[in-house]
Amino acid sequence: MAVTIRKKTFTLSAMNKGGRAALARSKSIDHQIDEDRERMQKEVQLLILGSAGAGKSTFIKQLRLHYGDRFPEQTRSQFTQYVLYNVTCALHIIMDQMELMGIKYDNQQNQQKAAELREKHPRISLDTILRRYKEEEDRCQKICPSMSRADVRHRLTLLDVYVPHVADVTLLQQLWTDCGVQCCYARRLKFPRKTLTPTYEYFLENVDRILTTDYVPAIQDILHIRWPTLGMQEHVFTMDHLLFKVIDVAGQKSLRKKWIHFFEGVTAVLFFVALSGYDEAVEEEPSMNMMQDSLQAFHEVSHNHFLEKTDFILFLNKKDIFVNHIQVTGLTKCFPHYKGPPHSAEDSLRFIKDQFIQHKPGHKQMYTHLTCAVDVPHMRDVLTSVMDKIVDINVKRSQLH
Ligand SMILES: Nc1nc2c(ncn2[C@@H]2O[C@H](COP(=O)(O)OP(=O)(O)O)[C@@H](O)[C@H]2O)c(=O)[nH]1
Ligand SMILES: [Mg+2]
Repeated sequence: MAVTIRKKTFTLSAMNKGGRAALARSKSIDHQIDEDRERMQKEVQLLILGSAGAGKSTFIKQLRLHYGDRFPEQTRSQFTQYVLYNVTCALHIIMDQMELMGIKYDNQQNQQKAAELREKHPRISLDTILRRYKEEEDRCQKICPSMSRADVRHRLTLLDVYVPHVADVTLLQQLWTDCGVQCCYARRLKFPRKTLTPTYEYFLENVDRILTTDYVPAIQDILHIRWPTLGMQEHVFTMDHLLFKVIDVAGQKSLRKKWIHFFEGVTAVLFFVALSGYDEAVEEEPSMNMMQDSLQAFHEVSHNHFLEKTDFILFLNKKDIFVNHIQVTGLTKCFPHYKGPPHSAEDSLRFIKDQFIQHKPGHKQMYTHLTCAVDVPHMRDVLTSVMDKIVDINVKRSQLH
């Protein structure tokens, strides 16, 4: 030990000024590397990708429920407007079907109320929301056309500003309690398939509890809200002294080109697929099958060179809806070359999983989970296993640096 110190002292004193500066620089770089490694060990960055409606934001709500603030009651009222927006959308569907089925309002005044709801709170299509988002984006671009990647990230966070304008509870209540509306809802199995999505059905099933003046959203209501993420949202959680930064992005086809802004420094990508999409069309592009579209998006990101060394966790989500759909429509609707038993959920799921495995680069590590993101106890188990895996990935990554 003494020898080493003497040697060092000798070396330093013998060094010229330039040499000492170089040594100091090298020490500072070493120090920086140590600091970066330490930060990497303590900080995990997760990027959640997948098509619109696959369950990305719902998964983040589950993270918040299990590792975050757990949605304390005093904060839940901020979700009320989204719940009422979903109820309004569901009522629009019933009102449309009443017209198609020739069902009249029991109370004549409610015909008027329905027109009032339509006028004041028209159904907002995804196209309209995307158009408004684009207008906002163009406006920002004009203000500052030359933005760095960090600025773009920041701006995308701020862009998720558009919130629904909500119909009043009394108007919704009057319409919902009309016998004509009730009669139409009772015949919902006769609606064209997929008109009333499981999300809207959930809200209508719970509407008597929701349409009250002292309503506070329950956890299940929060998990069932359908509201598209437009900008990027970053959520932060801590678990076992680790800081988790989780990035939620928009999944719409036209907004996916922005995903690349978030690829830098990612510990793992969590890729979400809606299993129910095997017999559904993409909202923005009705000629495209949703699962085929997911496979394509998955192929592109898993082959992206920025993510070459990034592990993927694949979530085959909405298994509850899938298990119901597969009894009616076989998997060949999406994969004509599938030769297994047409209505077997187990065989179909295995086949779908294989398709994703075949689409990833051979060397890439991928872990798969079959999930139902609105099921709290089930997601508790899934999250425990996912978090363990992420911690492993993080240790492995920080050892490589
Ligand atoms: N039944 C069911 N609904 C789900 C599941 N996962 C998400 N949802 C619902 O699907 C809709 C879209 O989910 P969201 O997380 O917003 O999708 P994102 O666009 O990927 O962020 C919401 O209404 C969710 O409540 C699931 O596993 N089962
Ligand atoms: Mg979302």
